[in-house]
Amino acid sequence: MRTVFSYLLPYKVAAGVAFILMLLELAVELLQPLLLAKIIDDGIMQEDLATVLTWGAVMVGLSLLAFGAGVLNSFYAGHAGQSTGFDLRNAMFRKIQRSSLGNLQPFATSSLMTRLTNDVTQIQNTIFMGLRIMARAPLLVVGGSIMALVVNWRLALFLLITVPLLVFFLLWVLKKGVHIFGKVQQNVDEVNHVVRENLTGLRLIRVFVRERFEIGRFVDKSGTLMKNTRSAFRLMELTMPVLLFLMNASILAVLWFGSISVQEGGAEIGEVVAIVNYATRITSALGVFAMIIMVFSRARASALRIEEVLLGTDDELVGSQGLPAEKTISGDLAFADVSFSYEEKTAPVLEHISFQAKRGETIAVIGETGAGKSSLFQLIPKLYTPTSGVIRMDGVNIQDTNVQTLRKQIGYVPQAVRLFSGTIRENIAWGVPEASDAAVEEAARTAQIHGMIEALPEGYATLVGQQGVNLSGGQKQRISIARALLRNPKVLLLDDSTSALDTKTEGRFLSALETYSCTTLIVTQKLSTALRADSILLLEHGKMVGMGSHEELLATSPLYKKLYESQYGKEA
Ligand code: DGT
Ligand code: MG
Repeated sequence: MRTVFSYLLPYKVAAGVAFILMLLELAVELLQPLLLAKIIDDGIMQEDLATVLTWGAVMVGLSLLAFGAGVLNSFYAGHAGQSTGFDLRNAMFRKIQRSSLGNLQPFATSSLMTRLTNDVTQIQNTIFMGLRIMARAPLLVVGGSIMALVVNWRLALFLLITVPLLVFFLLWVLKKGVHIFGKVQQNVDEVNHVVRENLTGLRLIRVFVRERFEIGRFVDKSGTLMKNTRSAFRLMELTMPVLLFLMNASILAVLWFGSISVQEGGAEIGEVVAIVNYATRITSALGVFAMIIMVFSRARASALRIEEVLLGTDDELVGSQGLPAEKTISGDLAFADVSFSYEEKTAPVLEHISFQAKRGETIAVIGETGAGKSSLFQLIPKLYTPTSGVIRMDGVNIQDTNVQTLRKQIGYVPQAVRLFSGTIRENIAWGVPEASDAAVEEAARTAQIHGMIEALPEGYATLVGQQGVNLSGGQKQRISIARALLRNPKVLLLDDSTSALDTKTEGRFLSALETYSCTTLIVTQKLSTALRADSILLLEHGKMVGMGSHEELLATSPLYKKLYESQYGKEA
């Protein structure tokens, strides 16, 4: 809560003004019954029309003043709430951008989306309501009770017994409400998660005829959300009858003993009316409590979730200032006894990996599926941190280097290709927006995609993604390669990036790549590709089981021999 509400501090002036305006409204509201008593006792009872008119005019004037204050209060409260929400959203988004992936691992994508939108909205509403009405309700309860005491303390005693009882009751409801609304927010998360997974997998769902299952899954989650929301509202509804019963009982008591006191001369009629008036105002203020509880419970749950993101993530740019931002690397890469697991206390996916790739060398990484090839690649641009061991670039531990300097010089083509909405040119120049057309074309030529792009009616200006052309897997793969090459990387990581290319195109690409003087690591399933590399690294179950030239591996590694025979036949 603290951290989230500290984001309100920059808007403390607006919040303060809104609060003062709210106090003005409150003062008017507390004065009204007093004025009413005066009009009755000094005006109506004495049959003095002038007094009635004078105090009546004062009441109208004060009401107008309160109305104006209310309008201005809305304005300032809205400003404070919206601005705080804006800042919170941005802060969270920035955190997510800068946090290391390891730290984001516990958050589901859908949950982060709910936190960025729904949870922030809750906070915004709470600040607005807080400054508009929420703070007024408790003040009105306290102020109303005090004023009633001032008017006639004997009659006001009935209120003094009931009001604290009700406050305790409402606090109890509040505690329960926080718990239930926490669950509701979590249910919203789950619904979002199902929707997200469904929408991104529509094609697969159709092909596997899983629509019914998906609908069932959605209805299930959506039903839980409804059930929990309903019980939250039931709890809120429970408060009203209890509240009305106790308050009306005390109003009856005030009227009963009030009429006796008036007859005995211990109280004036106007006083009785004023106290009843205070009691009704206190009742409606306590009624607002039910809403306060709801808003506050939701806000608390949301604030905790926002804080998890704000405080639970790290900033990978901090503490890694080793290399200055503009330093170029030459591409000498070395792994020294590197082990890695994605989460603490889970089995390592890489164990004791040691190898060297000198600048300009090409190393083929082979191994069966799940061997840890992609994981190995992700360690190099520091997407994850090794659990033990050291990765060196130009002899410097990459943990001590500036992460952005490092990444700017790495060309990474991930296994799962990802294009962004925009033109083909924008997609290729995604890492270097200022690149010249000639450079973009050159990269596309090397990636063996230039001809295909030229053949499109709009060439490089063709839109891709949902509104544009649909590209084949191999075409996307090559655009993704061109994107990595355009950066002129010192280290190029190709994660199974030629899997969708036919042998001839792949051969042309690998030959064209030789003009680039970068250290290249290439994951491949095809030995024909691996054979073109300077050396081959063989992974099995996260362990390095061999490294060397084709001949060396053939002589030393039974696994490699088996692989070779399976692809080239025994006679080879
Ligand atoms: P591939 O692409 O099918 O040929 O397989 P590799 O060799 O690229 O395998 P890799 O590195 O993706 O996965 C190695 C192990 O790590 C495997 O047991 C799955 C696990 N793993 C991969 N990515 C993640 C991740 O993001 N989180 C967790 N917890 N485990 C992961
Ligand atoms: Mg992989």
